[in-house]
Amino acid sequence: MKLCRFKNASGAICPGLILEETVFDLSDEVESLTSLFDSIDLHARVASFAKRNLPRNELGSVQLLSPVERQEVWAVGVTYLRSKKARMEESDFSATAYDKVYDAPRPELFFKSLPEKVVGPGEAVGIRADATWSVPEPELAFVINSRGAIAGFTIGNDMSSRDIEGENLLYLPQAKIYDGSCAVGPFVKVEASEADARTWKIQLSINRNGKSVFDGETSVGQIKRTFGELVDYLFRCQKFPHGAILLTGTGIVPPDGFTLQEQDRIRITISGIGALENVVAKV
Ligand code: DO4
Ligand code: MG
Repeated sequence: MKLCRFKNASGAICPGLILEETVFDLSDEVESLTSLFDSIDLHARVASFAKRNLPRNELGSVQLLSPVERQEVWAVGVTYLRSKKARMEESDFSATAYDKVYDAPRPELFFKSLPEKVVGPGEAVGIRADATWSVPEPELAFVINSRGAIAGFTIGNDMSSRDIEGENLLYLPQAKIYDGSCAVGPFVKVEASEADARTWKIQLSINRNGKSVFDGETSVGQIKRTFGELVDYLFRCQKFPHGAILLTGTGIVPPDGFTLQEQDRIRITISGIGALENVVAKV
């Protein structure tokens, strides 16, 4: 089953449960998606909603939004061998940092976005006007509740400026955090285990003027670290009263000559979850 947030016909923002092509409106059942993620009996509650006669809409008739409410968004880096290789190639003097972090017990964790800056499905993701090499990073994202438990899985795009990161690793926040640099959503898959998620395929396709300019694929199973390890490090010495979203790293890297352009359309698909689509704008 999947959860979402959507705008109804009157413009109200509602939490929703998706069953096949129907969105059930959970506005009268839960205060917010975040409070639902915090429930001890999340799966039983979701299953009970599915049996009730709740107000409903056709999936195609509603505007889906990002499921991020008040959660900070964080990201892990260099969790796939492909990412480690690409970073080592793009940077001259920082290469060993990537090599070391791939094998170190402590993962690379970085802050990615305030919740209010997250871009939803169909909205514009950004490429920096002062960058020359911009790429999307399609990533499985954990929806983690305030107790540090993974409540569900969604799709994240960790938009990045590779030339800025490659010039100097200390520029990482500028390469990673700017307007439109983080897209998340629209679906949150609940009731899936780590073993289930590790069978999922991640696909990235980029379209320019109606033509495909890049297609790539990887598998969640290639993430080097366990999910528990990633969450454990994020929650070390830090509380998240509203929970957190954690993007889990990229395993798809377009070739070195490729950079995004304005109006490119990015589609990220994760087989167990669905698709996240955005158009590119310069910021
Ligand atoms: O080390 C820099 C960022 C890496 C990253 O975002 C990724 O591997 O997905
Ligand atoms: Mg990334």
